[in-house]
Amino acid sequence: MADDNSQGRFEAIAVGLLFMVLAVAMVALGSRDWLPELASRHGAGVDKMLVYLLVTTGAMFLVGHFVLGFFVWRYTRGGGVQNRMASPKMERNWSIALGLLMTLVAEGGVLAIGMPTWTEYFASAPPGDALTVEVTPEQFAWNVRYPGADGVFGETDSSLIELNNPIGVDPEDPRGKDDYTAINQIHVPVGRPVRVRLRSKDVIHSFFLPQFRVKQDAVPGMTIEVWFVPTKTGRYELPCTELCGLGHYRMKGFFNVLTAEDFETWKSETFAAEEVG
Ligand SMILES: [Cu+2]
Repeated sequence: MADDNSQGRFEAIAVGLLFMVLAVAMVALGSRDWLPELASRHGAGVDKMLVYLLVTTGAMFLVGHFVLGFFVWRYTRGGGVQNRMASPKMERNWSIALGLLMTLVAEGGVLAIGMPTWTEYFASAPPGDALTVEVTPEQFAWNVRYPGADGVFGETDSSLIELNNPIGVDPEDPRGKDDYTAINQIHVPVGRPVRVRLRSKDVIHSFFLPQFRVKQDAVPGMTIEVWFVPTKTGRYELPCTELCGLGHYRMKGFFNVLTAEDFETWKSETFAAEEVG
């Protein structure tokens, strides 16, 4: 009987260790490219916080399981289960101490690493030279609007919405005459702050630019602004990350980051074409 017991214990420990080694190996291999390439200035702060949280919670997970394994091994030795109750005082003190330690590590890290990034991008106004783009998602497309040469958006009215006026731009408003609109395509120059003015035509959608570490819900009735600085040129996908309806899967736009010269060329060609039309 004793042989069966030690055999069982050996197998349990072997399986436990195997799973831990597998978990660590998967994380170590996967961590090489689990984040998409970084293409915005504030993204480095977001990544730093993510890595910090993964490393600290991973360490807590490993330590916790080794301790658990140790107790299982220690108190099942010699066959039958041997219980030894800790004193209530000891149990309380350990709970408080470990709870405090974990809170300090997790919250302290988020505050120290995350708050500066959060403050810069969500609690401060974008720089004066920021390019403003209005994005109004709908089921299932991204309506994009630029304020044109005057820098001011024309009024919109939902009663004016029709097939070729998807967000209801008021044709009577002179400020809207030069507004340029597009569907599923955003163009911006590299290195210049972009202020995205998010609205929603129907349900809640979520504006997600993974390479820029930008994610913001668009909520009907609200205008929510996010700003960031693209640091790499390229064509990036803009998926909707809110399960917003049956066609959600095909709601895909593109965020095109051009060089300053290419952006000026694009602007003069497309804005001009819009005015003629
Ligand atoms: Cu959507």
